[in-house]
Amino acid sequence: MPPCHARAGLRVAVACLAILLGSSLSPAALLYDFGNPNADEEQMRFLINRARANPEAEADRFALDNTHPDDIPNHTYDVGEGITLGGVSNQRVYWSRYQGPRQVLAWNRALNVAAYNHADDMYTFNFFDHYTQASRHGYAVGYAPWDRAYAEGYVNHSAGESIATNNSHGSLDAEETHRGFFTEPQVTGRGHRRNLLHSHWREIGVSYICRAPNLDGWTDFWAAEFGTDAFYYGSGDPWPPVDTVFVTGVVYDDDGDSLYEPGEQKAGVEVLVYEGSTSLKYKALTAAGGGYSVPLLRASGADVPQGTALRVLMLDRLGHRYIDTGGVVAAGYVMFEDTAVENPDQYAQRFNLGVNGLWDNSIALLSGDANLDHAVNVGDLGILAGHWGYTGVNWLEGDFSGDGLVNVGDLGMLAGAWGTSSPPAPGYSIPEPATAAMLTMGWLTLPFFRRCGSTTASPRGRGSRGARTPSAFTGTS
Ligand SMILES: [Ca+2]
Ligand SMILES: [Ca+2]
Ligand SMILES: [Ca+2]
Ligand SMILES: [Ca+2]
Repeated sequence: MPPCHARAGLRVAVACLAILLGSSLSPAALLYDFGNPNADEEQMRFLINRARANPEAEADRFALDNTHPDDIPNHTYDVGEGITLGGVSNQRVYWSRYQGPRQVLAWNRALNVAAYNHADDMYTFNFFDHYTQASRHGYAVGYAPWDRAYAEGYVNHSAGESIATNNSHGSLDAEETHRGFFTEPQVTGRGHRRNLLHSHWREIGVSYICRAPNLDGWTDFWAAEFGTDAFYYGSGDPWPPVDTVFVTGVVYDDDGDSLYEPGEQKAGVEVLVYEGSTSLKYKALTAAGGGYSVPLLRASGADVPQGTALRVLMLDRLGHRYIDTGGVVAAGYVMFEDTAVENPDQYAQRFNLGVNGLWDNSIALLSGDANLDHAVNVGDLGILAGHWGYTGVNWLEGDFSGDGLVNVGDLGMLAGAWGTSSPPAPGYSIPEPATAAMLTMGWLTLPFFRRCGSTTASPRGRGSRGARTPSAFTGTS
């Protein structure tokens, strides 16, 4: 582009600014803190969410074989391998509660902190237990997973935990650990499988630490914390439920196997979520492992309702690429699966919306193209002018430099690109709201679990040295 176009563009820009200053705008999105999970931890969440998307397919992937006579026809309920429920006359009723999709789990800061602190305490003080035995993070002896989550600010109505350790430095990767949790032939009742599949979980925190051998030689520790605070337990419940759900996922440059793996993550990508042309209250930057969570809250703080179509933009300013995608907020039912009641209560709620960003779908990001129509022109100038002088704003408001401020630097970038264009985006469009996906139909009395909820899945002791000894725990039984 000849330099004279840039100068002409700049003059036009200045002229338009005088006209357009003072245009209305929506408040800037706030940065949402969900923690900073690394690539190993992101892989663990990815695999858990893969299992949750289709539990029976995960069972088949791991070649589980349900040998119970109620598995009729054979291999219909392989997800039920090794698990039966006393008091249920027909085990198929119970197993079917673990079939069908369950909502994707969103990153949560408090659960991530609780997971790290517990892994760190187990390593530092040389124990392997769901209950705190010693802590340098302020946890009292005897603290359970829900106590630690609560201490970090997660006012849970239900929480659970899975932990694993070994003594072979760096060899307990996410894939192996997930496989162990899901299959675990050595653990009666398959508590870890049930733990990661519970339909009522909504959020997760994961920590993986890998260090020099501790006093007894243990090196790698995994802690996965599951939680929800979406339930209301009648008039006696002193803690009101929090109904916030999230759009969540991972941005990654896949090698072609459709699986997220360490090394594929895209960190530091801005994730902006829009309802029509209006930004939600929060935005996110993808974490070290490429993951993100953004609460589905309008700028007013109101919940984004079921059926809402959302646009999700993932911007890499430095790499000049972006992904334009989205999804529709769905709702359905969750339950507490592990009950002998034939017809347990179901609990209606909106679900987290899973939106991954596949880098193969990214397209060129033109400097100055505020409205992302692949041309830099007067439309973008009007947007920039309308936000002139504002702070805490983003690309779509005219902050092209990434400093959160719309000023002469952004105007210069726009002017410098004046008149340029790029090929249109691939044919993504916001999907129409569809029939909400339903979770497995089930029937159960809603149990109530809080910080002091009872447990029946007792913590398991450390296994023999050298063996991988994942252990399950859940407060939901
Ligand atoms: Ca079978
Ligand atoms: Ca891959
Ligand atoms: Ca444009
Ligand atoms: Ca700027």
